[in-house]
Amino acid sequence: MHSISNGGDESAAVARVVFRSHGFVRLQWGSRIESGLFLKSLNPIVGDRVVIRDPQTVPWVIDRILERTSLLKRRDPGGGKDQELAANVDDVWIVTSANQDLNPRRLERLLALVLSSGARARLVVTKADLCPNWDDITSMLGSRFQGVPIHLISSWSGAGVSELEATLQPGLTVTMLGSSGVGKSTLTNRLLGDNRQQTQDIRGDDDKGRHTTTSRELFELPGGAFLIDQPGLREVRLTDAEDGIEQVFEDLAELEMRCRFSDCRHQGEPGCAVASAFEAGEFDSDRWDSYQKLKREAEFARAREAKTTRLRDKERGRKMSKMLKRLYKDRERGDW
Ligand SMILES: Nc1nc2c(ncn2[C@@H]2O[C@H](COP(=O)(O)OP(=O)(O)OP(=O)(O)O)[C@@H](O)[C@H]2O)c(=O)[nH]1
Ligand SMILES: [Mg+2]
Ligand SMILES: [Zn+2]
Repeated sequence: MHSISNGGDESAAVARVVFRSHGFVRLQWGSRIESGLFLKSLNPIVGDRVVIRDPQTVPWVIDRILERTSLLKRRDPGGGKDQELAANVDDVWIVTSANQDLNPRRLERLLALVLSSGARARLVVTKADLCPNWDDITSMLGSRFQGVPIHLISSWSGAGVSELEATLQPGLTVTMLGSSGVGKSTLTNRLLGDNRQQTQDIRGDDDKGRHTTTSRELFELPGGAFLIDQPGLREVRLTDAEDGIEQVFEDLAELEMRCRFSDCRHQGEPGCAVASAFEAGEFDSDRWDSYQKLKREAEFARAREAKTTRLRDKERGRKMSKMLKRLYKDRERGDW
């Protein structure tokens, strides 16, 4: 892999983060994969390109992280923070299965996440072998997700896999996002030509996956592309995704702008372009509802963020004035 000049230090090299756990990472540099160490403040994530100090000394030590070309993240379901899913991803495969889990609103949510990250998106519908109404699914998705490439595949029979593989090229980085049990790891293994990832039957009673994959990991595929397998996403809450939402619903955003009043709420106001489109029957109201819901959620998240920042500033101010008070008191007492 390429060396870069790093203040005259010829031994410095750019490696890729293939795995991250709390205190350490696994890094790939050329054909070598080694453990790596980093300062906590750096926070490298899977997919990052990092400068390592000296490839001759193991464990490798990360000096700095190169600027990311894209960053996938969601709001952490456990807390208010963001959870990073991968960096420097070119294409994201939004994976859903044909037998369950095919929920267009959920896919729109994922698509907004992807498009706001700087990556491109493809829809990958798995388990085509279980699916008798193949054409219905593709035409439904095709009309709802115009402009997004759709692949119907089976990792078991191999149907559709070579078309998907044809979108890969050396150096391209792909990751997969979707619910547990949709077959992300099975597809990873198929593309690797090797059973590296553990897979597990979904539960018979409710068709749900078992969260078999528990960490993100980057693999180099035989053709030279990189694939990051991800744990299944149970909940996808968006963060900083206004951009993505506007892209997913570009036509509806434009429609709204044609209303007579710029603050039209589309509830019977005169000159409402949304109402006219609805009456003309050229309107998917489920998709409209999905758009409104995601927009409200994004506004709410932004308001909450602003509030947290205000609270944090207030708290900081309080601590500072306490500190100053103590300082003055000490000075009065002649302690310094
Ligand atoms: N019929 C059929 N089953 C499949 C196909 N691909 C995967 N499966 C099965 O679906 C189940 C779940 O597959 P996994 O690959 O473990 O799913 P996953 O998306 O990685 O799940 P998590 O790691 O929990 O997020 C396994 O029993 C697979 O064998 C397919 O193309 N057809
Ligand atoms: Mg898996
Ligand atoms: Zn209106």
